[in-house]
Amino acid sequence: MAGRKQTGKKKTYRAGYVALIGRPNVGKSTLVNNLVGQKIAIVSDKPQTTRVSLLGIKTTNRGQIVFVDNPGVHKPLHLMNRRMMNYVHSSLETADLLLLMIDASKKFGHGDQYVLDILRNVTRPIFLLINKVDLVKKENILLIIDSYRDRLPFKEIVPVSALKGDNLDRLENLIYEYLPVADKIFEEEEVTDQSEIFLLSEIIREKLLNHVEEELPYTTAVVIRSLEKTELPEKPASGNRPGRPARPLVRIQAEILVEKENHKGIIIGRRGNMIRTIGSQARKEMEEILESQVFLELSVRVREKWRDSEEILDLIEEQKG
Ligand SMILES: Nc1nc2c(ncn2[C@@H]2O[C@H](COP(=O)(O)OP(=O)(O)O)[C@@H](O)[C@H]2O)c(=O)[nH]1
Ligand SMILES: [Mg+2]
Repeated sequence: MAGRKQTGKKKTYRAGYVALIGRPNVGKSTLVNNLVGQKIAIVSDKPQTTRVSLLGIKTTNRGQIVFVDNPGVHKPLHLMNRRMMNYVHSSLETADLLLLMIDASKKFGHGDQYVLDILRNVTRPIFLLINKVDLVKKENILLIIDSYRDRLPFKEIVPVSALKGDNLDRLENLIYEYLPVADKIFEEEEVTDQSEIFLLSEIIREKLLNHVEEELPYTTAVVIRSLEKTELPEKPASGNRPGRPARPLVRIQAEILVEKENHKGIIIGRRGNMIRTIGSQARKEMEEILESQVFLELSVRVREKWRDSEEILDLIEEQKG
């Protein structure tokens, strides 16, 4: 094709979009992180951890797989959730291959039927991924395969453990078979489409999710208010004390949004214990990613009904980049 780079001698290089579809908490983000080999999306044991679609790009000498990690399929009750579902619906139309992921350790329920109904009229090829096989007996997996086989015309059915890495090589091989012969879509060194600021806000939310229960996982958000990269100046040696060289420093001010005044109290915790723990866990991970010292200032703000606020949701989407 005119103006397109030729990759490799033979035209066997493949590239395309592969979208993850499934109920909340089945392990979609865990799979993308494992296959890409680094943290693209935060993971938690609470549902609806992923709120926007994120790309996880895996480039090898065989091709380029662009995973689209989606929010879990659920009935949307707020504007935020409608936007989450819009991501899912748009990838049904744009991806080259769809991976329907289910949790082998959970019984089939209404939520599973809801996902199948959404996929009913899709014309793209669909794989069924039976995840968390590390939690169940072999016989159960066979039963699941039997019960799912006729629900949709799956091209492949692949039992995996996204967490332990079981069968992921086979999955990757099968994915390549269904991708079009094409040149790479992204540069080799690119692994995601999200901005650094967004990843940092998500890291705070991940630590937050580890410490909150009930409705709080659904009703909290994180917004970065400022990020400044500077340098901690060199300290010359004085007397017996050794000096230290200048080193990079990142100052971050972030805000945790909650919907109710009493939720603010819960997140701050007794004598500020909870917010201090969240902040220090987030800071440690940020320091590794940014290879800098990090000063993280966290505050909590009550913003009633932010899940239905265009302004807040736009702000979060803008931060994604
Ligand atoms: N035992 C087990 N747990 C898993 C596996 N994959 C994901 N999980 C866990 O399931 C929970 C939800 O994972 P996450 O990737 O956030 O699910 P998502 O909402 O579908 O993106 C987390 O606690 C993961 O550690 C797996 O293969 N085996
Ligand atoms: Mg997720």
